[in-house]
Amino acid sequence: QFNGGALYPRATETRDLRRLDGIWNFRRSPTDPEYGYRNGWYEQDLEKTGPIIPMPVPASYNDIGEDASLRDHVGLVWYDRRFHVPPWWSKMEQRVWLRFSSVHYAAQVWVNGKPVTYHEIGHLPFEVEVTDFVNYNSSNLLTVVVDNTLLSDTVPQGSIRDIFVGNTKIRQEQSYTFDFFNYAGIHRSVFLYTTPQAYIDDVIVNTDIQGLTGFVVYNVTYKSTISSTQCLIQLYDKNGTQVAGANDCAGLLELGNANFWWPYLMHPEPGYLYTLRASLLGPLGELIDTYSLKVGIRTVTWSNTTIYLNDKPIYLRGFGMHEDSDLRGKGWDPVLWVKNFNLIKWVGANVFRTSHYPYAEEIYQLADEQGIMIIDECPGVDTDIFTDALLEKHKQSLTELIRRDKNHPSVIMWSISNEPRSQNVKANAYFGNVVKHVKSMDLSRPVTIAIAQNYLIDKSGQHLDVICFNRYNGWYANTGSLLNIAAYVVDEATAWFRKHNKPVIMTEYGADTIAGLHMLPEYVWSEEYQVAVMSEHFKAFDRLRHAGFFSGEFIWNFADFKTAQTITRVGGNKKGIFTRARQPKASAHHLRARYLALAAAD
Ligand code: BDP
Repeated sequence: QFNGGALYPRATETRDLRRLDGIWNFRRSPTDPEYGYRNGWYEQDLEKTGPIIPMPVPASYNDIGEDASLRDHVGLVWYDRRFHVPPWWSKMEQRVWLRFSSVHYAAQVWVNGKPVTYHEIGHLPFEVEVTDFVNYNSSNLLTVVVDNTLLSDTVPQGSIRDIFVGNTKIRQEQSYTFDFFNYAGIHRSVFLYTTPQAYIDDVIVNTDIQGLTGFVVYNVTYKSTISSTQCLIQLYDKNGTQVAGANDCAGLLELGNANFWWPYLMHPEPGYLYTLRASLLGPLGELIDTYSLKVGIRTVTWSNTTIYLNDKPIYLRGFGMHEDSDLRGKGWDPVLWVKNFNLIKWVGANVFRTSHYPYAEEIYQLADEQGIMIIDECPGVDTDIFTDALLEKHKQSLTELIRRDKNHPSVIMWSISNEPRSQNVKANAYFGNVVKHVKSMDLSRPVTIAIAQNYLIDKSGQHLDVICFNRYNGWYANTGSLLNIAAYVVDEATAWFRKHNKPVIMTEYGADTIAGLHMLPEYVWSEEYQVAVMSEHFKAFDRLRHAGFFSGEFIWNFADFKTAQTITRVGGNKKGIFTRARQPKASAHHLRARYLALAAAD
């Protein structure tokens, strides 16, 4: 079902790995997209084709220079670098693979001038075997062309306008309806890694619990031409003690007195992970390939009012976030994300939504370890113009998302879109189709959409397991007024529940705030106003919690982030409770007091 596995690359006794991160060569294509192709930029070092600039990988390219035309570039950019492949990989008859963890939006890749792969949709990994393309005794040229163009059938969607002077087209302008900046480039690590000839392609894990017993249902798939290969499965606890094992490639491990995976602040030892080691053995029991994966034993279930984790009702306290920071844009940055997790825990949150696209895999690994839950969102944002071509690509983004993230205990829900134009009659069949597709791959997690349309006209809710809604009372609606916010929120959440009889979550609310701007009485953009808007929402949430169907609150946003330039944004979206530099506004302290009190009452 998953078009090949997407196992995170790891070095093991049978696999080697090198990162190709660092400083690459970079050149923008002229407006004519064919120019680089015609001049053979893919088959020679870019520096021989003309002026290049150094470009860090991983990072967005937009904020690296001082030139607005690089920041706002639309169309193709070229990257290249040289790399060596250790000759011993060849002697050991290893397969050599190249893996891009994310290139936004589309990428074409050449090795030594030969095309090896193409991938569309940012934020998702792709890999290709390059064994037959690499040299072992001389250096190799790796070339990537990246296209950031968003159109009506890309996920997410956008549109392009040609700008002319007289009859000459001088440039293109990209527009899109979502507000976060369309950062582009090689956003995450590039790996060169090996597997043996016969190798483990994927490991699929599901877990269940019954009383104190945990169950791990696993399926190891592999590619092998060797007859009579077998699997060896070993499950280790945190101390490295083997606690279960099996000799079948698919089966069930039973674990009495198991340590379950619990969310942060719900248990003294949150995020408990076992290690599942899957090995492929030859006919004589010799080790052919081995791969280890972290496994958290937990269940997610839901009723018409409640979401349960390990059979306990959970109330979600969290954030909408972005992968976004100064200079790096959407580039994966371990410093930023370890800090983000420290702040998430400092505030007492237990969840975030990967608004509005899949985040780097390392982020889910951190969440698994620390017991932070995730609503995992695909890149469908502001979904509009519901064509068949878009539907196919939307489904593809979910195929790739689930193929990548299916084993993470932290992932408790799939979000298939943010704020689609779900009042459109076509939205009904479209989302019915997308949900069916998700259910054909994973039945173990609820499916949701963060809906912004009014409940009376929305046509997506009936397909979902959980209703999430976004609403900006006191900001986009009734700007500057705190009056009746609590009543509006209670009424809207209740109306969603009455219409669909499903658990309801508020996935966005908030107010833009300039850190350091103080105004009393509270006034839009001031720290006082943000705190006051939150307090009104808290009143609503407390009332709703007693109503029995309300399952969570997510403030928008964790931190300030960059947007396209508009007159409604001062240096970006400022709804963060932290600044872009991750310093707290008054709202962070206010939210912390609430989330810690909620956690204590849980
Ligand atoms: C919501 C969007 C979110 C925006 C937010 C805002 O879902 O991506 O950042 O509005 O305008 O509608 O702050």
